[in-house]
Amino acid sequence: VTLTQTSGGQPLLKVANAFAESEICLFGGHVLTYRRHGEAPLLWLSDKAVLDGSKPIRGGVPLCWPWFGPAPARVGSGKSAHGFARTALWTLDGVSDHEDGTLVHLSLSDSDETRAQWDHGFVLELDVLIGKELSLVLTTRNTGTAPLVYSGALHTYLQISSPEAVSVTGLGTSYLDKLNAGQLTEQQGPLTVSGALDRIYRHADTTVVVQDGEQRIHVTSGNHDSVVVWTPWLEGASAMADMSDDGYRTMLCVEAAITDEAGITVAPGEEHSLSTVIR
Ligand code: TA6
Repeated sequence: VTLTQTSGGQPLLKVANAFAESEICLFGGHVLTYRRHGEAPLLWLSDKAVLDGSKPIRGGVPLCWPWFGPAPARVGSGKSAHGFARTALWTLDGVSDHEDGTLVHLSLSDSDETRAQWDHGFVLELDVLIGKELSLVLTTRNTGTAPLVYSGALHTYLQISSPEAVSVTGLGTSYLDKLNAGQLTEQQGPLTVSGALDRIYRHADTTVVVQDGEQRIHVTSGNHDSVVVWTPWLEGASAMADMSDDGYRTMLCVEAAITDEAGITVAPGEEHSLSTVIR
């Protein structure tokens, strides 16, 4: 384990063990890369990702928290999309070696800065296990005196060989189509990728399987209410300064998410964990 810096000067933890190697940036509490020895990278990281702390990082596993997408009415207007956890500087609390891998523990607590966006006392903890699989547990602890309501996502960018090679199973038979005013839409069979997608699957299996040619990626979610699948396709990619025009061809986001308007309520002193395991 070494602590170094990104090209943009942000603290970066590099982990290499018997199973895999991974890089975790303290800006955003952001897992940038993960690769099992002898295998292809599991996560996609944009070659134009901005790593200087001036904006969210494109790729890896951005932490959307304490809301998913545009700020909901309960939070108020003028707040950043996907919350502030992905643009905050996290604290590295510890790194420990275990039989099944290296456990990295990061945290983020409320401050004047976070209270300006969201007036709650909290400790947000991220446990990342770098082993033969990649596991992330994001725990929201309410340290205040009033209930807090949150939503969010582990916005995982998977590395794929090409959209044409991919089919995704386990998503269920309907989704909310964010590219069509959130309309509830039926789906028959596996998802194939031939254009922009921005979908919320409310009845997906716990484990969604991304078949990519010969390779099979499993994404297992925990304590979520939906699985989000997103790709910007060419139009979306060319509109993003931090993604190459052809970047969309090698990524697909499959996200363990809490997207329901009502969010998750955490009582004072209580906690709630959203998790994902990718293998
Ligand atoms: O998870 C899908 C989504 O919410 C899309 O609507 C799309 O905007 C994407 O996330 C990326 O958001 P970002 O703020 O990182 O550009």
